Amino acid sequence: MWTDPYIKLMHKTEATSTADCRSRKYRCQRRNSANMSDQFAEVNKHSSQHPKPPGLVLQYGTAGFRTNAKLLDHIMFRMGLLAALRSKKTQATIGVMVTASHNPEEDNGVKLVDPMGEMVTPSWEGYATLLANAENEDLLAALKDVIAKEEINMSYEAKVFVGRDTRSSSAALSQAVLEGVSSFGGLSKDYGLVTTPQLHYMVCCQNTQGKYGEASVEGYYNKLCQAFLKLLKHASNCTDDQKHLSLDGANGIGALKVREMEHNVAKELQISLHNDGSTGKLNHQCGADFVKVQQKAPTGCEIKAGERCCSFDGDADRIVYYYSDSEGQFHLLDGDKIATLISTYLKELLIQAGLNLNMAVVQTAYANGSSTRYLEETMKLTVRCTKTGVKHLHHVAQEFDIGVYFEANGHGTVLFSKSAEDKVQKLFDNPNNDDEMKRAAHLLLNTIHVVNQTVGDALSDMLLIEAILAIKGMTVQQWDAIYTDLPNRQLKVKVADRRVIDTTDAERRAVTPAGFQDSIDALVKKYPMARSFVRPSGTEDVVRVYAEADTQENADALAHEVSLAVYRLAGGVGDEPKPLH
Ligand code: G16
Repeated sequence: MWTDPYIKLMHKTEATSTADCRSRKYRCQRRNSANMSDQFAEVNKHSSQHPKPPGLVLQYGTAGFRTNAKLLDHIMFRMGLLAALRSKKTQATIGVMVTASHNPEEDNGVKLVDPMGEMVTPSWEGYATLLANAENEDLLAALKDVIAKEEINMSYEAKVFVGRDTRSSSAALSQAVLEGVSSFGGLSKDYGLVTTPQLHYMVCCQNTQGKYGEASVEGYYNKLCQAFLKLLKHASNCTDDQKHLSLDGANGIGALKVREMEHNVAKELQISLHNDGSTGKLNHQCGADFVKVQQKAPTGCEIKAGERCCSFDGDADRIVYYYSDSEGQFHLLDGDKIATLISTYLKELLIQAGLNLNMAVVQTAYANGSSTRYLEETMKLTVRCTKTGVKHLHHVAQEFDIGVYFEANGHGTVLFSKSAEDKVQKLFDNPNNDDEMKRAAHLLLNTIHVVNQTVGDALSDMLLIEAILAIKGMTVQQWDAIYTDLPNRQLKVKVADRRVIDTTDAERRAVTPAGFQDSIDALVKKYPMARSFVRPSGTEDVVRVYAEADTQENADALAHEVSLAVYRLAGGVGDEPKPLH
């Protein structure tokens, strides 16, 4: 339900103005300024209840603001204000998600969602940082600046969707967002506990007048699950083992939402849910980030040899798969393996359907060298590399008829252009197709429907992956064998100020500190098939180090040596990084 204490006040102001004004232009100007002074009075009144700690400086990072939850009340209020302004500017519904995703429970954060369900546009990230860091007495001036620069019509009634994850701090912080929205006379709809991708989906549905689906959690489950069940009609002879999936919910919102959704698909997919939040701590020794970085199974799950397992992250926008073989060896199927599975499946369908659509896979510097080689050399697919952050991958993927984008950490989705969707629909509607084309068209159409195209979505990705494996009659071991990952290692180094490291070439080379890249190059040269890069994280106060090489020992040694270089040349704090072995 829309909630807005100020809606009556706004309507009253408009009616009085209308009666008094002679020309239409004058009427609008007067209405705008009357509105503006009312709205600024409200902002002023409420902002004093959400004071900024003096001197605190925060930056809108890879996916919004992230820090200890205790420091975020003013940020949330101000992001409510900014979302209202963005809504007035775009004359559309905007989303605000309160979450710190993969970060520890004590952190929190906020992600802004633009009208089509994508991450907020970069110029507005700048405004977010500006507002976040304005001292209390400068807030109104900073807001007026944004309004003037963007020529915002303040009489438009802002509409904002708000969602939150399961962190104990999230309820109060989302209240602060709602207060920000209503201070600007905006309407807000509080979806309460939802995954980040669910909120993105609902914003898109709302702004496309239901063309993308119904803007409700039930609508989301119906669309995705119906498409999944239709895809599964093409899977013959699925054994009970193939229908079973072990899922680590990271003790977060994803677990709650799997519980809500699973009955819709129970005939075809039986999920054993672990780390459902009933006892364990959010993201602690579990979840997609832990599994990917540590390259081991999460705690809280008893994994049988050969069993297909997956992990979500804290707000369910990432997923990774894994299994353990009969010798107890752990095998990870990360975002690169997911992108390979999906793009191979789509390429086969396009050939069967006789559709000539250009498809690309979008990756980041973290993509395993073997995956890029396989996609380019064996699959003959276009591969593009962008900076970390799904917002970057999403925009590159939009350049193609079909853009499969995944970060190695399991964050990604598939985008279909309008013309690609139309061609698939036309093919599906054509009564003259032969059986193979009919099958391919039906599969492509329902693949489009099972995918959440607004942002990476663990639930939607899981349904798509499960469907592909079932349709192809493929085991997780066969999927894993498509190519062999180069051994790799990711480490974090704490430095006094991570901004001393600046990068270029999609974050593959460091520009500062001076001479730093030469040191990395010299270290990389010591090992066969090696590659390494460093970049400041945009979600944690650390510098990330990635290394890959011909053996795990070499990848570990290289990652350690590069970490030492970061520590020594970029102002490391605390103890020097220790060797891994
Ligand atoms: C966010 C972003 C991802 C990014 C990750 C790590 O994920 O949405 O695109 O890969 O942060 O970013 P960084 O290395 O800059 O810390 P999430 O799942 O935490 O929202």
